[in-house]
Amino acid sequence: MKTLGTLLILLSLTVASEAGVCCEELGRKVDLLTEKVDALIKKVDTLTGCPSGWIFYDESCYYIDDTPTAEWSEARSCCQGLGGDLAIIRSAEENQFIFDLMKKQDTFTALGAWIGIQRKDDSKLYWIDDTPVEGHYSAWYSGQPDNSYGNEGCGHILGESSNGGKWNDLECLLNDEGDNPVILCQKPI
Ligand SMILES: [Ca+2]
Repeated sequence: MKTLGTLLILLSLTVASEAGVCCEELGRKVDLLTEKVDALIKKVDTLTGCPSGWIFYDESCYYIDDTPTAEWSEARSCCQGLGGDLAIIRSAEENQFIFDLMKKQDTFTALGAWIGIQRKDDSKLYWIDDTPVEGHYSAWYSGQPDNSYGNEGCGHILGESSNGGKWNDLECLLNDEGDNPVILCQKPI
């Protein structure tokens, strides 16, 4: 009996020891899962951080008011009235995201959408956060910006055409009401 008791004790110790190892591994797995769940919750919070109608992409919310708008400054005022501003495009990925978003709108014309580029008194183009366009990511259409007739002070991203997604400088006040750029707004999350 004594031997059996000893064996039982040894067996219990072995099981307990194995259970300990098992629980340690389980604990590590639970910790890992907890980390992943926390990251997912954070991601969901970020995703739902955009107001209704705005689309999340890389720490910003984007909104297109697909109303053809003749004047760049009117488009900008519209965005500012919504708590944002015209979009500043910093990468090919962001440009593609925006172009894909434009394609989903009811109004998708050749002139595309106004973006946050404006020519200043030094005749150079700047983003609306005052960073020069030159020296940063750009997606100008071939031969652009050309400041045609010295009268093209505002930027837009081309829409429904073979050059879609490329940028052009354009007059800040257009005459053709039918095909004017729509409004592309952005705001940080
Ligand atoms: Ca031009």
